[in-house]
Amino acid sequence: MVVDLGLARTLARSIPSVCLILALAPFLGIARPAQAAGNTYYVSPSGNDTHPGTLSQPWRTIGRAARSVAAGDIVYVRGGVYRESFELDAQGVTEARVEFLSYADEKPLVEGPGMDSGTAVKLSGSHIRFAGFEVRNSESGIEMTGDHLEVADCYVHDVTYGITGHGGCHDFTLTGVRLSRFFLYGFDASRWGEAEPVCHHGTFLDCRAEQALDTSQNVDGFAFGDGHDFVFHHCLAEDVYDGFDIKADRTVLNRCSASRCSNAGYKLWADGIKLINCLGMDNGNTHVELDWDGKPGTSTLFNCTMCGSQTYSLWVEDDRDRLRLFNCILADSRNIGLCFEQRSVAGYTGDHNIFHSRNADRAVVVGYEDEFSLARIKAGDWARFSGQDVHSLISPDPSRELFLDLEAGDLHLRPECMAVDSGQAEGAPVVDYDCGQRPSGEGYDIGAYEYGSALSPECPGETGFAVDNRKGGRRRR
Ligand SMILES: [Ca+2]
Ligand SMILES: [Ca+2]
Repeated sequence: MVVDLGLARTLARSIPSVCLILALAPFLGIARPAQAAGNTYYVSPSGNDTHPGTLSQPWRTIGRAARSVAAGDIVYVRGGVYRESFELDAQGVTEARVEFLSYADEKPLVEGPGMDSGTAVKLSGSHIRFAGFEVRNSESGIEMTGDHLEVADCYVHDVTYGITGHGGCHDFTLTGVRLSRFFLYGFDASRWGEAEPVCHHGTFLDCRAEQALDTSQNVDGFAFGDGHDFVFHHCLAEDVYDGFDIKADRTVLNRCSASRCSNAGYKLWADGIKLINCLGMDNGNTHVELDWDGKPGTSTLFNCTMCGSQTYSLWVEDDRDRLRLFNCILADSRNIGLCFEQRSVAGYTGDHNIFHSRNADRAVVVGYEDEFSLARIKAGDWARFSGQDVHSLISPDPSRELFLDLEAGDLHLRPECMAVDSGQAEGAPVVDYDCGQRPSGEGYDIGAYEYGSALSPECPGETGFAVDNRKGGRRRR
């Protein structure tokens, strides 16, 4: 078994050990704690709430089941439409969760009260699993205010907010969740007021947020107004304003993709944010923005590939922020590659990167006064100016020199290209975007993909749920 030890170490620093073990349990072959024997109930559109809730005499509403369950109980919900809003406030415990599951391969649909009125599903209890549902047509599709909640294999769409976290919700997991056609945010964990506690310790596996109903509005795929300690594996944001808008400290994004976001793929405001093996493709203003918020923070990018933006590949607005950039490809920006808004690079450390910009004179720009062309970077001027990027490279023509098929959006590396085996080993991740093993060949590659790597047999983020993020964002011209 191959486990992503680098990632596991990162997780170990950011998640309590019990939560870490549970989050990684499916990949480590560790069984979850055995579910204590409870009652099993059934709900069906053809049922009746005066029934006993058995398979042959099911209840009619999920709300009826919600009022009846206790720790260890399982509720199976048959396929069909449920025009109701309900709250799951049951108090499960670690060894006896309360589960609301779709029955067999049937598809229950929760039809909410309308996009501007109320919440369809409230998860306010503890140790609850909610899996296999479609939810639509409400202001908030699913609202989480409890703890140790798991939402899995759900499709939430045509809502104002897809899923929201409030009231200090913590230790939650979203697995295989697809959020689509939302008016404000796909996922949002932001406080409504100063008195509200922040959400923390959440894990996202194989989730995607796509199709803002109006991408010209500030509609984010995944938005965190505050909070801390969140982990994303293999998640995707597409066709929104900001893909991942993160004001939560110690957030890790591994093997994620942001594409066709009209503003920023990854908007980073907080401290201790890491992007590992992440892709940015065809985003509007910039792929990555270290935002101006007056609070110094450190952001780290390792083995990321950022390609095809309108203005910047990577934009550092506040010179009090620290950027660490290693083994990354910044390519195909229409204007500037790496841009420091202020006239200082004191907060920058980086090496083993590959630089490119369509405007070859503006591969790196500092305060719009010191501009480093590809030729000047190659001549060592940028390394002398910054004291960094001594081993970094330039690629005048990434579509021919680096990527298998840039036009088709395939950013895998060409055989024997300059990125192959040119990355640094120290701090590098042990798998790539595809979950291929690193290193392969003579050394670690630069960018999100490792050339010629064998697929790691087991990988965090491969859950087998319905959401398929394997292709990442595709390019559309
Ligand atoms: Ca935003
Ligand atoms: Ca290699």
